[in-house]
Amino acid sequence: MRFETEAIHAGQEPDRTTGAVTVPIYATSTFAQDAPGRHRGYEYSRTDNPTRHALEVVLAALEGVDPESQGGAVSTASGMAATALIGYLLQPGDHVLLPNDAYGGTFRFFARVLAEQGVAWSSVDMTDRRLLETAVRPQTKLVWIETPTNPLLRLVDIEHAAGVAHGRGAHLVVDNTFATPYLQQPLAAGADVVLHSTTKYLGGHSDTVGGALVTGAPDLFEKLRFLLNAAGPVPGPFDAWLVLRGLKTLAVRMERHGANAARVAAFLADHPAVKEVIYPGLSNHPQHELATRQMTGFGGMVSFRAGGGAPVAARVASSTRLFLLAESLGGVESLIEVPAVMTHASVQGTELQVPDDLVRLSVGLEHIDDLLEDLDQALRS
Ligand code: P1T
Repeated sequence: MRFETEAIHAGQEPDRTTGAVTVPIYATSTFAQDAPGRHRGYEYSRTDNPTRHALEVVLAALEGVDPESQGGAVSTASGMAATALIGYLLQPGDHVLLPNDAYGGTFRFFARVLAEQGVAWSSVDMTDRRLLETAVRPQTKLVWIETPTNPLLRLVDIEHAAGVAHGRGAHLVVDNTFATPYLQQPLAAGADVVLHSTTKYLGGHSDTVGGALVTGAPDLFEKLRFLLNAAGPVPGPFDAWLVLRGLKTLAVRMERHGANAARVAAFLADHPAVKEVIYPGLSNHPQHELATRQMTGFGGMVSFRAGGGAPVAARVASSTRLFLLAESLGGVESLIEVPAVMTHASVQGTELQVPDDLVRLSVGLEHIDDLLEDLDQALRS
């Protein structure tokens, strides 16, 4: 089955007793057993729940996990809960290599939580292959990449990073939140684990917080399933259901997010009040060629610098009417934010700088002319 079909059907057969065509929200904490220890597949909802299970089946299918491989997906209570589960795979003395441009929360977790427990980390500009190759240490257990990165939309060559990680016996984790499996398939390119904040495009409607880890490796999948149950950061059935519903339209939404974002990027590139536009689909993006090769589209995120520093960025972000001033991304509604003082405030003052005049747009599904008019009036304000 193809992507669009799997998104609607994988793990989502009509309900056996009622024929319901959508997976029910199994709002139950526990399941009656036929005899002590003899249950019908489910015991307790932290361990497994049918709504969550359906979500995990479809997530694994969309990330291209071969059903025969015994790999799979685990869904978590948030993207950061997925990151934290990965953290449990590490021991004191291990080293993690991070990109020098990543979601602020990811950096905060490794720098301020795991580092306290003796897991070392360092960061490097992973757009530079040589720097990536030399930054891996004998103790490196994990190479973490985000591509495109949040918020600078830089790309990392997944196949190359997988080669570097595996050459040193490390695992490669790819945060695929910005691209989604519709535009990018990291496991096929050699990644060991794909991470998602399903809060974003996979849910797609800004109405839930969730996360997921997907792997084609049976041993890693078993460990992650064990850790999910042992540590317990599971999504509730309603949240799992919201993501399940969002996934059904992921393909069409990503097409329109990408089409609108391309128009926004072209409009900003021509605008006299804009100094620099960052969008992987623009031919002047430093990794446009890699984007064309590694992704099947360029996504819905656009970043730009208005020039004039932080006050101008703040003014523009406060002046839009349709683009809502808010953190997060990937929903049907367009959002605008200033990473230096919002999503990435926790990493400012460290090596992981984002320019203070950077404005990040999550381009939604409104009519493109309304979006362009809104940006134009805000830039002229
Ligand atoms: O917010 P949560 O669902 O826990 O996901 C964390 C996360 C992980 N990876 C990436 C690439 C992300 O962008 C995020 C969350 N990001 C935002 C909230 C934001 O506005 O950028």
